[in-house]
Amino acid sequence: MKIGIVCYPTFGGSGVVATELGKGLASKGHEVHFITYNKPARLDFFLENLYYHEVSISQYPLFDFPPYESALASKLVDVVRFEELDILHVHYAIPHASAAYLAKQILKTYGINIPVVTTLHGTDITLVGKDKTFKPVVTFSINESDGVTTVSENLKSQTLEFFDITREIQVIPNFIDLNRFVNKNRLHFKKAIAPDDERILVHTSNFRKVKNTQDVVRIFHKVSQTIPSKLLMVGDGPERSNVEELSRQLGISNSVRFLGKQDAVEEILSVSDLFLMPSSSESFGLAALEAMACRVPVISSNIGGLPELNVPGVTGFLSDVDDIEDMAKNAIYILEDCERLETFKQAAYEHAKKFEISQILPQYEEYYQRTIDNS
Ligand code: GMT
Repeated sequence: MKIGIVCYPTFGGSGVVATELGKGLASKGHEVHFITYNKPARLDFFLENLYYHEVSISQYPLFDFPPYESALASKLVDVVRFEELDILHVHYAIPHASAAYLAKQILKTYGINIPVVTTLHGTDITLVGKDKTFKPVVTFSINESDGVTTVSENLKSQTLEFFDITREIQVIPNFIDLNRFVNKNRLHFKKAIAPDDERILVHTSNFRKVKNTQDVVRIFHKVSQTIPSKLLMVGDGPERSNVEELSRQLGISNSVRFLGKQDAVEEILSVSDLFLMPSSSESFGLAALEAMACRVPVISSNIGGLPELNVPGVTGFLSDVDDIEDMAKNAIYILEDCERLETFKQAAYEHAKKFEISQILPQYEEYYQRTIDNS
């Protein structure tokens, strides 16, 4: 198939899933065209059947807000026509699904019917989409897509609950490449972080409010009173300085390392013993799956799609959002006993295997084929 993929080219979950999906499809022989405003962050290798088309926007003094959606729609028309694409797959509803709808209508004037699949990832529905500024456009463009997928059953339910949806929604979960996310032997790094063999707790995110990064530090504060431990905070974003400030106030700044954005997250996960994800909203929790693939159990909230990923008592534990006491108690339970920790680590890895890219990719291929056949 010739597939066009539209996504945010950033390190965010939806961009990562879209890019890894495109790379996987190209490796299987499909021709994949990424159409976005920057080269996707994870588009880090060359394949002859993998293409990148940049959407550029002309700057005019009149434009207080450069009209990216129109520029994207025009680019989609161009790429679909001249590369003769079979299908467009857009990730994140806003503004990709509505730009695809516009492109689809324009393409009809050229006698081309391009099927559009929209994948909803989370905040496009749970936060941004519900905003009344966007809701009519989000509802319309979901209903006008030829196919719609969500990354968890929970996100599907939320979409059906909050929007007037007339389309069937297919759930296709996030996935992981176990060749990349594999526990790597990085003993020298572990020794540098935890010279006295302390336990290493880790959190990775974009430090947005929904990630509850202050709770991460509060949980760690409690754990470290019982278990000698260190905390690695990976990523960057709006909450970072508040979290740094909090760790100073709690007197634990010597035990907390802020590593900023990292490319080789799998190396950091490989030296870690426990992953913390106390989010107040999480449609799937790709970062937790990445941790599990590297044999790191997960202490998370029970929100959104997390119960579909994190199995309590097996791969980690679930607690109510903001229940720092319970999360700390569960973390200590896992970390205090070496044998128990090993059992959780192994179980986390075994569970991650169910989300291996080779299991999930065929679901997208079948879905594309069905959408093409029905449109
Ligand atoms: O979590 C983020 O802030 C990034 C966000 C995104 O939209 O890129 O991630 C969402 O999509 C990921 C991939 O499908 C999911 O694994 C994340 O759970 C989801 N984030 C939220 O729902 C907050």
